[in-house]
Amino acid sequence: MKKFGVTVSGHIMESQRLHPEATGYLTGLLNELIVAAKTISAEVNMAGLADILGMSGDINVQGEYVQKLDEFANNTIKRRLAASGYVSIMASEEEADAVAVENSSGRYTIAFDPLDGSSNIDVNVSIGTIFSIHRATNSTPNEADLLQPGRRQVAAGYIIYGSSTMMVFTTGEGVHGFTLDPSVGEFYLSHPDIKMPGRSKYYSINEGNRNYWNPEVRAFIDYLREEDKASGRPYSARYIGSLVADFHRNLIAGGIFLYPRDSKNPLKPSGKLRLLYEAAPLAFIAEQAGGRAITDDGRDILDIEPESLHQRVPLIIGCKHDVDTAERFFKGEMNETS
Ligand code: P6P
Repeated sequence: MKKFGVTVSGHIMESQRLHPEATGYLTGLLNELIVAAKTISAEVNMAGLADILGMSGDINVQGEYVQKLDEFANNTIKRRLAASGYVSIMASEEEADAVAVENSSGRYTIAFDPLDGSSNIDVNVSIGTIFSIHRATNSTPNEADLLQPGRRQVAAGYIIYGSSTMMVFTTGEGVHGFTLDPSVGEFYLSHPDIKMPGRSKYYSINEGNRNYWNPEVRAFIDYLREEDKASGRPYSARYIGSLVADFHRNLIAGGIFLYPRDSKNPLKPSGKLRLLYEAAPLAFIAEQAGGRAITDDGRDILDIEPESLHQRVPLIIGCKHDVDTAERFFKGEMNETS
């Protein structure tokens, strides 16, 4: 029976009901994130009108100019979750160090990118919030609880602020998408049980970096661009330059996204994207939707043991068939002619 008007909170409560052992802490944590998402969405949608556009003048730990909306999104999430009592320690792209929550009964940790793709704010391109939730070993804040492999995630998701605001997340039982109705301030179930198509239509990579890629990456991209009707090639190129937007399109329509390591920036030998709050949460979502996520030397993203909060990794993520093919190129098992 098609359910009408299932709200995201109703969906989460139903999911909790199916787990008698559940304490309600994860439900509470997710509901705090939902309130933060609505708050950030309202601000992002007003950005063009308010004087919030432009730089705040600060520079973050990544050495990037912090846009005012970045700060707003970071503070909104950080303050709500710190006050919620559900979280013992947090990591944010906008915070150099972990944020411990003292005197918390927190049973979870969270790592988040408050507003990924923020360089696109002023040109009105979709941007997003990404989050990753793990169990804490106990309520005492412990940075090691943030450095768990992605396979142990309890929940992961993103909010995309685009033509509409959508929240997409998994708690390990499939991937579900909810669309915000701003007139009532509710997220309604719009994309139940999302599954990635078996094969991609699109490939997403910054071709401007081609001369800096490893040869195996070049060979794989050349393979995708060859004509072979039987395998649906050439794929179409789609690259927005906003990870959440590129990932969301590929999740829904079928695609493979690549941000491999490149020799362009010696300070970022492992690529540009971060493990804890970009690659790992999206990898969890991808696998739950039937896709896959690896590095450009064939390691599964979800099996990587993190070493630091802002650790970067190469990310190849999307339809399993295409990620498997990419892996064979990276391992030298294929070349353009095979
Ligand atoms: P490039 C945005 O700044 C971001 O972190 C991701 O959202 C996006 O996928 C990537 O960088 C784009 O990087 O080097 O292609 O501009």
